[in-house]
Amino acid sequence: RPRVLSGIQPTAGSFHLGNYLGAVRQWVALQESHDAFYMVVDLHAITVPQDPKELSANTRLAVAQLLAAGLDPDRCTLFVQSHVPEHAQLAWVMNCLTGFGEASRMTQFKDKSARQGADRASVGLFTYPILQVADILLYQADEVPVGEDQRQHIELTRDLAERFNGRFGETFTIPKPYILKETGKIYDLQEPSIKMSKSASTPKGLINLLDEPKVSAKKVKSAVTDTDTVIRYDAENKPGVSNLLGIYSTLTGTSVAELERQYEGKLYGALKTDLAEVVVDFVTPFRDRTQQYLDDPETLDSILAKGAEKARSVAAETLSRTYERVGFLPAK
Ligand code: AQP
Repeated sequence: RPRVLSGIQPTAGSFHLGNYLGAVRQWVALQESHDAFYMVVDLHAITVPQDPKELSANTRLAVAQLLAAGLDPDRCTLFVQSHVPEHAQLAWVMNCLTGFGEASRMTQFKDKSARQGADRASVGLFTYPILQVADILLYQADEVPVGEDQRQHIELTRDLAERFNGRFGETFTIPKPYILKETGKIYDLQEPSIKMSKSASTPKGLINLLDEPKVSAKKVKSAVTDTDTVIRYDAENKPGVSNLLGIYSTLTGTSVAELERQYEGKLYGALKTDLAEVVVDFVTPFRDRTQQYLDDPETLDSILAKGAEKARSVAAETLSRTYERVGFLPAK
């Protein structure tokens, strides 16, 4: 079976609809066909200031949400990044292989550091794409299911893997991004030209899966559309409506073409009211399941212990091969 690897940050508490549709939903599907490794990336979370108590609580919450979304620990390896020390160890090697200019071109860093004020951004935030390179290469992943915003980091991963292999001999699998066209970028409900994001979106533009369902319904009903009245998919000229159609289509399994037929001659209000109901029907059981997993911390801990053990066995093998190739004297 080909291997997939992906991660999600525990930073915000609740996952948002973009995280779910862009990434986590694919993780659930891929565990059936792939040897799947999924992790909560707490090392990435500390690239911006964190409250220690909140970080550990949010890490548990992220695991509970992944299980609620449908990850099955018997079908995939689910773990917390800091439980596998090899991530930080391989990241150092990759840091030393990356050009400063090359790292400076990462647009995510530019966006995020601009939001924080360039002087206040940490060196960790600057090098986090390189930690991500290590995350992926450690597991010899064939594919990486992520949202469109991560494409550049997968490109960097491919470049560094090829550079290492070229310099030191075949060591790493060259991974491919796994990004779905329909859901690779879910847009902000108020500003459909930017991605839905925990840090850039306003509260009204962002659907948090763990919010009160009626709060999310209200946000859908007040989503920005356009002055035209036709319900038609046209990402360029009708980004708001197209975003709603994309979300609707993915959550219900109805094609966009079919939705266009269903809503022919109807007003935007009808589409929004129905989509609000679809969202409520999705988040209500999701919230309940998340709470059930949170209420059972022993089960959660044992899933993570098993996941870390399995992840470590793969990661340790890749790291020791890498160290050997680099020329580090083996410890006796
Ligand atoms: N709007 C989105 N559409 C599609 N996919 C998205 N992802 C995030 N936003 C969208 C994908 O979700 C996965 C996990 O992302 P993350 O751990 O990087 O989460 P994040 O960075 O906390 O999410 P945000 O909202 O993007 O935060 P900001 O912008 O504040 O950093 C990834 O696969 C990502 O592509």
